[in-house]
Amino acid sequence: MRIGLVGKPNVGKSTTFSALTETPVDIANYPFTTIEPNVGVAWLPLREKCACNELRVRKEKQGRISPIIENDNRHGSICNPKSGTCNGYQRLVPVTLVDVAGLVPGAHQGRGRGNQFLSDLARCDALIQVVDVSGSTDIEGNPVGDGGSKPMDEHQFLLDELDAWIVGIIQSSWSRGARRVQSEGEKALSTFLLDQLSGIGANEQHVNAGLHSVSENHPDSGVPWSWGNDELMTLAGKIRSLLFPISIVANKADCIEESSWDELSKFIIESGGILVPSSAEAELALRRASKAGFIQLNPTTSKFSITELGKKKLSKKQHNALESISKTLSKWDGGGLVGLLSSVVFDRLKRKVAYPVQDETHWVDGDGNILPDAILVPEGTTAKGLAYAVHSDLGNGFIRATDAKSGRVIGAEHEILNGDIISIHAKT
Ligand SMILES: Nc1nc2c(ncn2[C@@H]2O[C@H](COP(=O)(O)OP(=O)(O)OP(=O)(O)O)[C@@H](O)[C@H]2O)c(=O)[nH]1
Ligand SMILES: [Mg+2]
Repeated sequence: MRIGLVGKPNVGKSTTFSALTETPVDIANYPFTTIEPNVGVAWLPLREKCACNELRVRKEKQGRISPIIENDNRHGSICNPKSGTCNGYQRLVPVTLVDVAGLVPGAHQGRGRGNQFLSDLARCDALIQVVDVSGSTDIEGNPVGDGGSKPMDEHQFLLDELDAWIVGIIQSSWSRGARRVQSEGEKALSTFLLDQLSGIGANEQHVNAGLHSVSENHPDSGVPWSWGNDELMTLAGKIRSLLFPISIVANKADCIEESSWDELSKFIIESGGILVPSSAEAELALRRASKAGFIQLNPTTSKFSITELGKKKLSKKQHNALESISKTLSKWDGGGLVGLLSSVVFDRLKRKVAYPVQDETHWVDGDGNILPDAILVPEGTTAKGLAYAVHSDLGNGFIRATDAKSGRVIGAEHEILNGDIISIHAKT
C-alpha cells in the first residue's frame, strides 16, 4: 500500500508526511524545500479489533489462558506483529507514504522542477493532495500572506498537470500507435496504450475505460490518428482518475474560516473523493510531544492526556499550547490526517485485512508467533492472490487454503473477506 502526497509547493506536504510518519524532514516557508522524495511508513489503525481478540476469547473459554490482568501493558492483545504494534486489540498496519517535490502550473513543459519526479508516484495506489486553503501562498507556492490561490484552482491545475504528464507519455509515439489501428484494428490501440502506460501501473481495464471516455465525450473525434490534445487529455483524465484516486487535506485550516474550502469540498465529494480539513503543523506538534513521551495521544480525535514524564517536563505554557492545539483540531470532522488516510485506504480503495498464518488451529507462524501478519488486500482478492501477496513461492506452489476461523478448506478462487485468518498450503 503506497500513497503519494502531492500539491503545489509550500502547502505542507512535508509537514503532513512528518506528522503521519513521525520522521523529521525539511520543512520551510518557501517553494521547493523538498526536491528528492521522502519515503516513510505511516502506521494505520485497523477499523475492527485485531483478530487476537477473538483468539483470546476462544482461549479463555477453553481455559488455556488466564483473563486479562489489571495492569496488562498490552491491554489484552496477545498477537506478535512482525511489523507495527497491537495494543488493546488496536492493530497498526503499515502504509508507505511518498512526499514529492511541489508541482507548479506548466510543470509538464518543464516549469518549476518539471514533472520528472512524477514517476516517483507511478507505483502509488492513491494520491492525497495537500491544499493550502488559507490563501497564504500563490499558485507557485510563494508566501503572499493572504489572497493566494483558490483551493479549487489549486486542485484543478494539479489534475491538468497529471493529465498532461500522462499525455506526454503516450504522445511521443502516438502516431505510430494510432497507425497500428489502420493495419491491425481497434485492439492494437489498447495494446499500444497498455505498453506505454504499464510503467505507471495502468491495466487493460483503465485503458479501455479511457478509450470509451473519448468516444463518449468526443463523438466526432474520428480516427485515432486525427485526435488532438483535447481527445488525448480526455483519455489521460479518465485513466488518471482510475489509476490515482485523489483525496484532499484542506491544510492550514487553522488560519481561515471553514467556508474557504466549501467549493472544493463539494467538487471532491461529487467525484467520489474525500476532503478532510486539518492543520498539519498542529498535528505535527502533538505528534512530537507524543513521540517525546510527554502526552498519550489519540491521533484521530487529537485528544490527549499528559503522561508522568509530561507532568515533570512540560511547563504550564507548553501544556496550555498543546491543549489549545488539540481544541482547534478536534473541532473539524474527518479525524484529521489519520482519519483521511483511513478513509482513503478502507473507504476509497476498499482494502480488506487478512491474517495469513501457518497453523490454522493456533493461528501462529512456524515460529509460534501469533497472527504475525495483517495484510491489506484489494477487494476481490482470492486465496491464491493472498498467497502471492505473502510470497511469490507461496502463490506458485499454492495447493489449497484453510479458513482458520471455521476450519473449512477453501480453494484458490475463494474470495478473501475482511478479517479472514487464512492458512495456506503450498508445495515447497
Ligand atoms: N499555519 C499553518 N502553516 C503550516 C501548516 N502546515 C504547514 N505549514 C507551514 O507551511 C510551510 C511549508 O510547509 P512544508 O511542509 O515544507 O510544505 P511542502 O508542501 O512540503 O513544500 P515544498 O517541499 O517546498 O513543496 C512551513 O512554513 C510550514 O510550517 C498548517 O497546517 N498551518
Ligand atoms: Mg516539502
